Amino acid sequence: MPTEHREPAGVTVVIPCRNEAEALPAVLAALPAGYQPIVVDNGSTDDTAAVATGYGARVVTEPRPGYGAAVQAGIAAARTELVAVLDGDGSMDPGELPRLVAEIRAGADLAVGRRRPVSGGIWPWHTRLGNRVVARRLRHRYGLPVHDIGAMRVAPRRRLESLGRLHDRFGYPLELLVRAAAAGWDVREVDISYRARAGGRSKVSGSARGSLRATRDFLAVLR
Ligand SMILES: Nc1nc2c(ncn2[C@@H]2O[C@H](COP(=O)(O)OP(=O)(O)OP(=O)(O)O)[C@@H](O)[C@H]2O)c(=O)[nH]1
Ligand SMILES: [Mg+2]
Repeated sequence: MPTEHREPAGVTVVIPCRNEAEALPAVLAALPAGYQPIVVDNGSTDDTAAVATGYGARVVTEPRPGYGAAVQAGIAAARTELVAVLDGDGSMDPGELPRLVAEIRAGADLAVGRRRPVSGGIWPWHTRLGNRVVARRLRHRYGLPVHDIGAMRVAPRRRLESLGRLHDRFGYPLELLVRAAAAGWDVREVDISYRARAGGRSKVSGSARGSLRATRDFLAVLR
């Protein structure tokens, strides 16, 4: 697309956050030089927004609840050629983003991380099993080369926008992959390290309620 050449080069890092004031400082401090953070605050009742501003991030507020709503608000606010998305809980290392960006520069349309736990006991077995089942479906039914649901990802901003509105809650990462497959995108998976969250509380895998919600959203996309 010729318009891509006129956009500011660089990478915007969208960080969806609900109550991540404890974990966010280390995430922002670990961003590679030149990567510009947008923290999307979505219903936080802690100091997430103030902490983000204090560490130099731009803050976007999204009133609609949900992970997907937050991510899409961040993408809409980004102006750079590339957009990365990662969690604000310290479980992923922003220092690994350049390896995903390199895949895009080498021609991929979407680069996703395959989470590799750095030690035992980080990833509850039920979440891991669920992810494995979902990833198998993505490989077999959609022909995607993935073993995880792409929780950390990089893509050209225009590509993401071309897909239109996607799922507002936890179905977002999966719907993105399914739509990318349908559109014939070159999707590549890269190993990334996965750690325990650095502080704060889990919204998904750490509780039965969160896991059930995520499963419901996953099934809605993979129906
Ligand atoms: N903006 C926004 N962010 C959310 C919402 N729910 C979760 N998040 C963020 O999405 C990311 C992933 O959520 P987590 O709670 O870490 O989910 P998880 O990785 O399954 O759970 P952990 O085991 O605790 O890491 C975090 O950065 C959350 O703050 C939401 O409704 N809105
Ligand atoms: Mg997490």
